[in-house]
Amino acid sequence: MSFKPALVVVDVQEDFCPPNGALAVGGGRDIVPTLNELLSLPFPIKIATKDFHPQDHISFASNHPSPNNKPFQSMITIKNPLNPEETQQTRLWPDHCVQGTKGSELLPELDISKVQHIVEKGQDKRVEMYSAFADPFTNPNVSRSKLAEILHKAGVTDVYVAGLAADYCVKFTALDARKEGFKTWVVGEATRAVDPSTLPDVYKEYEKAGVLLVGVEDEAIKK
Ligand code: VGL
Ligand code: ZN
Repeated sequence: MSFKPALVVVDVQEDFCPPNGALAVGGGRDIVPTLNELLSLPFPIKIATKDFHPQDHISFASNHPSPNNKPFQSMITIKNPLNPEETQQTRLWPDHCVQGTKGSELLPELDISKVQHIVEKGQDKRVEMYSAFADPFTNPNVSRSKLAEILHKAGVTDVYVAGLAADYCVKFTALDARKEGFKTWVVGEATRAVDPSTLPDVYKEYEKAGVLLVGVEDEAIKK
């Protein structure tokens, strides 16, 4: 049986981290030593992703009329751009990871000298895209990254996911990796959540989907 693991470090960007991030996740910066330890392991493929939005992105509260435009609080209904009859509820956020801004940059202390690919995501203003693979809404996807192609072309069997945020982009990236047919692992201690209270539900979703949780010290990762 072949085993070719890839490490995918999701959205470890200034805007998701204290002290100055627009959408700072509690403890977001504290996972960097663990991420750097993972990056030092002999994964044949290492990838970092970046949330990378235009200023007019649909997920920014500032792009919607009041009163339903409160960052973190408002859920709004958006239409599928390819089929306006189909709608979806989505959460609004502060402006974050705008292309060309400081907030969109990867943390300088993250050892990206070890990654072969930086994959950008979330560039289409019409759809939310938590997963680093594609928006979940449109078919064919109006917003799709290069991630699936990179992993399939390289003959990857297993995908290890870490980074930010545990309950959004890490979660949807891991669930999509599983759907793409990869054996999928989430490195729990190398993530932090926007809403840590939802993590038990996230872990239940992983269990249902066959996504595995793994620790940095586990054998599964040291191979
Ligand atoms: C993310 C909220 C909005 C994430 C991205 O990277 O988890 N969360 N955009
Ligand atoms: Zn975003």
